[in-house]
Amino acid sequence: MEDGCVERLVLKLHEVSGVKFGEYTLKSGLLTPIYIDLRVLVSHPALMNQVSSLIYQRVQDEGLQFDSLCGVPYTALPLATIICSRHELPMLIRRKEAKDYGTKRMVEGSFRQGDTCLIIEDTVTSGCSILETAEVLYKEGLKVTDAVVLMDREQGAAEMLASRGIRLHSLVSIFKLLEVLQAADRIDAKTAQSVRTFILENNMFRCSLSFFFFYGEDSLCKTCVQRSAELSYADRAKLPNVHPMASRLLTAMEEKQSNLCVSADVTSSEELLRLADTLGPAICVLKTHVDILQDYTAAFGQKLQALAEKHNFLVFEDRKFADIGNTVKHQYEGGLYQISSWSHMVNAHAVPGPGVVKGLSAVGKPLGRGCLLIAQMSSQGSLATGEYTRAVLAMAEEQPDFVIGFICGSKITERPEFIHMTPGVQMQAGGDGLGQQYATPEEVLYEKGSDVIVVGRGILEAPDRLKAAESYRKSGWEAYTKRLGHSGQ
Ligand code: 5BU
Repeated sequence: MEDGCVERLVLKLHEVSGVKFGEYTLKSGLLTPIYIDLRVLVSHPALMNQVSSLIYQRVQDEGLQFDSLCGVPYTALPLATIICSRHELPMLIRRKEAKDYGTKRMVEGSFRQGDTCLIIEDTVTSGCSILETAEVLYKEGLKVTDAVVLMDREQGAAEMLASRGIRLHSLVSIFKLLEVLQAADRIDAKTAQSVRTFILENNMFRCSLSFFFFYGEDSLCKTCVQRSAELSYADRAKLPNVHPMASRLLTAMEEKQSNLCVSADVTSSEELLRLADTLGPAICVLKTHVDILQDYTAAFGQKLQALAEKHNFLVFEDRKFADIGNTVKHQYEGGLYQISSWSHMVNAHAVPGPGVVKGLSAVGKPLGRGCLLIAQMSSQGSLATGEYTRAVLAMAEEQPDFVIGFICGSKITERPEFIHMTPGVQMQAGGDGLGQQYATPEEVLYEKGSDVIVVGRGILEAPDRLKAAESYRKSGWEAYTKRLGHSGQ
């Protein structure tokens, strides 16, 4: 787009009060020196046409390839409509709420699985609204590679979206806007500078929850606000939509400064209980494979529960349920092990479909238990990748009253109420010759954004297990605090 165009557009947006300067107090009581609200566009048809033409021009200049176009509701919806109507392009409409009757579709319009949809937005701050729309489109089997936005506040949206595989193309940056308005004497140098400082100091890609709430009220939707902030374990424990079992875990993690789950893969009950008592103070979760015990008795569960109380950790039976709902119900509640009576958490494969969670939930929910879905595996050649992982996430989102998180290699959702647990961790990356693959605590917690490291042989085979557990706890906690530091907390 040539400069003259940008200038005319910026001046016009300012004239119609789409951009305002001053001290705007948001509901939270915080102040912003600039207010951008392009909802007014609908009252100015010539401007609507101008903006739509410029967006389309950009789409063509970039040579973007797509099958359909979707405007982020609501402001960008009429913009997308004008573009699609004028150039006879197929459009999709993303619903904000699913209809409670009929098809329950979240996306209206015709499309095929694997089609690429281009997102159009009027203004971005953090990029959450674009991401939220993209997530709805992903769930329907669509791809999103690019988004075009009229105004970018330059507060981290491009970085955030790039980290999720979406390229952001903006027509006007906030710095250009300030330059044009200052050159035209619409604002003075002091105002322009104060906005510049504000923008530079508040990059939302690395900011705290308070800032998201600050902006949430005028430029982000509420779910997005909760999704994208990098919160501490303690903050996440207090979220209104967090499952009580997840809250209990997050609270214990914060109190004990531990994101270490020990995988107690030993074959004697006595040894396992001894391990639980010795390592108890260093861990937030103790993971079991009850079916490898040679001497299981009904007393085992009670003893383990008592140790969990004593040391404030949770018990996680790594049973990997993977059958139809009716069968897993029996496997979870009955049989020799009566897992539901002593294990705070269990995990399940999503292969059977949502029935596996429903079956487990029928037993676990009344007991207040939680379930982790296996979204990815640490083993080489695992088939749980890509579309499968995405489908697991969608399954979890449908049953949040029982699913508390995931077994995964890295963070798979920005929703802070879900817990990410990662097995395949040792101090040195590598493998075990049988397909297991190891990453370090730093890689898993800092680079991959997971919440809990699961360590088995890294601790069990060490000459001093307590010392080894303590060093995993320490490096896990350091990686987590480093991550929080980088997100501005
Ligand atoms: P290790 O000794 O740290 O390799 O033990 C890892 C544990 O985690 C072991 O009990 C596995 O059964 C478990 N595990 C895993 O390694 N990878 C996975 O993807 C899942 C579980 Br799910």
